[in-house]
Amino acid sequence: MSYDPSNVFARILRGEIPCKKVYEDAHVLAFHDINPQTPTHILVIPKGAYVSFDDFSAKASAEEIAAFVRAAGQIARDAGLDQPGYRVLSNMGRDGHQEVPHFHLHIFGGRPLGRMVP
Ligand code: DGP
Repeated sequence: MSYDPSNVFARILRGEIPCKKVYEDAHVLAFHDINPQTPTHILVIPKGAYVSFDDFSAKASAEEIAAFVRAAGQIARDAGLDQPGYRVLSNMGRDGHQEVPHFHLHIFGGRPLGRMVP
């Protein structure tokens, strides 16, 4: 699947639509989900044009991957989620029910999340 630059997260990265930003650096942007599923629900996205986790894991540089993972952990800590805990998740492709075709990580927290059910 080729990258569609009209997707909503690409538009957020270009500043065409607003977001509630929580973090930004050279490689990463994070903001609150527009439809939060938990009291804290943050989306972490790379600034590079990657369609999905599959695309990012295959094509991103080691620097981009390291920056992304480091930032995600820091964002969760800064949100006060490391104690008592949180969940990270990335939906991938049709069966993963990915709606926005720009790779993103969900960070869910702020309440007990219960057992993970596929
Ligand atoms: P998914 O692709 O299914 O992993 O989830 C996409 C998420 O993106 C979904 O939880 C809602 C969120 N979302 C969609 N459009 C916007 C938007 O314009 N702004 C923000 N902040 N979140 C959005």
